[in-house]
Amino acid sequence: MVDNNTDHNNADHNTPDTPDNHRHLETYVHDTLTSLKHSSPAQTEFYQAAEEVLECLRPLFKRCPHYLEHNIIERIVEPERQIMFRICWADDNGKAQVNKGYRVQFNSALGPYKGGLRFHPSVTSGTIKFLGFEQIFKNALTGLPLGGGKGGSNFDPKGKSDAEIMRFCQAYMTELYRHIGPTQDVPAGDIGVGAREVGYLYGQYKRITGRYEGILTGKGLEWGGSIGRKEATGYGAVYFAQNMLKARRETIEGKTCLVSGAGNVAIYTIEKLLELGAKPITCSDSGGTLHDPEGIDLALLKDIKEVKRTSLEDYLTARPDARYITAADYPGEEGHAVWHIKADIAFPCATQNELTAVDAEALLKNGVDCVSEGANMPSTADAINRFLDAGIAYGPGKAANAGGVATSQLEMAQNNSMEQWPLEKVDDKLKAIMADIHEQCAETAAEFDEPTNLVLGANIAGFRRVADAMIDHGIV
Ligand code: NDP
Ligand code: 2IT
Repeated sequence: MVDNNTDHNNADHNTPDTPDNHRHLETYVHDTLTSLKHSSPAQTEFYQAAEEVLECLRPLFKRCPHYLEHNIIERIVEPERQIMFRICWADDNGKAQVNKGYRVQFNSALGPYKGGLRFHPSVTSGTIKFLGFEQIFKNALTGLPLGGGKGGSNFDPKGKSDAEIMRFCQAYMTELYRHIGPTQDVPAGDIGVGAREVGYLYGQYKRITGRYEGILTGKGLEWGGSIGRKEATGYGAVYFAQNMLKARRETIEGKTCLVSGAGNVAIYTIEKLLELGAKPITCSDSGGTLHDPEGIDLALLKDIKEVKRTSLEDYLTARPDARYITAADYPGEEGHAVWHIKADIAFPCATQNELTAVDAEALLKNGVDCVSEGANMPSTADAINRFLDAGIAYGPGKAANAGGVATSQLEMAQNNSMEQWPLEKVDDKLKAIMADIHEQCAETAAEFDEPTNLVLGANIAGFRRVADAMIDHGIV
């Protein structure tokens, strides 16, 4: 339930809807973005994330101008702390390699900083800032005591030996350990950081500090991990889609689904879809899109991506009737092949801006009327506008993929009480959290007279919770 009765939303604060106030709000959002671009140059992904949130908050500010009086916007777009460091490690030839390391501790109003680590060559400080900014509102939507943070490196895990991955992770933690703690900052996985990397990071933290404590989530099940965390983001994205469909009195059974990505989130999205009787027919990696009209063979996919760690193209050896569509098969075409295949539901689960306006139009034309984002900011602003204009069920990443971080908090709770919960308990909680996030988004969207706009609902509901806590804490 959304609580509209707090002091913070007191109707006394309401501003009359005069042309002057309207103009003030227009320039306010515009000026804030301009000043952000000036003070934090060359962070385009961060501006994109900030612009979406600020645009959605306009109607809230109109009703509750006290958020502006408290300068919450200027405070929330500025990370509380940003740590940038050098990571030196030795490759298998004994040669010194250098990478950049980051941890952005964005906002701690609701709890310890929480958010994953991304190891990918495309990572810059702007990438980590956009991810950390999104994480603030996502974590708020879970209703759990979680602040927002993110970290990572421009390290490329591809083609590295296990020993190189280990040495890199050890070097990364040798700086990070001094900034994290079970009630301070608790990182987890993201692109390029899975169970193997979390293991090496944890081992180095323990070696340096001598402490066995919950400073990371996504840990192995024998050493503090939560059952169900590995599956949680993908399962949660499917539960979110189920909630959107339920609002239209539909079920997911029998629906044909497009999934992008072939990593942690994509694999467990596909697993849950198969379990529920839906038919996932695609997945993708950085080399291309796999299309198996008979439905993805999950065991084969897991063997290729979780065990052998090779290209999706290897799928064709066992399933010659499937297709692997690469850029070469798609000459001169705009957009991404995965979104140009006929289906009912789409689950973008790879990376940011992987779904453009051209892709959105293809999806709509082919009959897709439900999109649930497993990835962070996978749709461009133009693509989102196409979905909203078409009035389809569109679940933005900060709502639809919150199941991962929510289950990370369940892992923290288990670590603090030295318990390990069974799968049913974790999964029941995950389902309840996803249903609650959907309800918050839908009710908030309705409260602001845009009942189908879950982007507006997610941003306002998440922001309100953080901003109210910030006001309670005073100017700090
Ligand atoms: P993984 O590293 O496990 O998998 C990422 C997948 O996406 C891989 O198949 C990868 O292909 C593909 N990919 C990554 N970058 C690109 C790119 N630039 N172009 C094309 N394909 C790309 O990561 P996750 O599954 O954990 O994360 C996927 C998304 O979900 C990210 O947006 C992440 O932020 C988000 N997310 C993750 C959560 C989690 O718990 N792990 C929680 C919430 C959101 P290849 O292997 O060829 O590089
Ligand atoms: O984007 C995300 O929410 C994650 N990568 C998971 C974060 C977490 O702390 O589990």
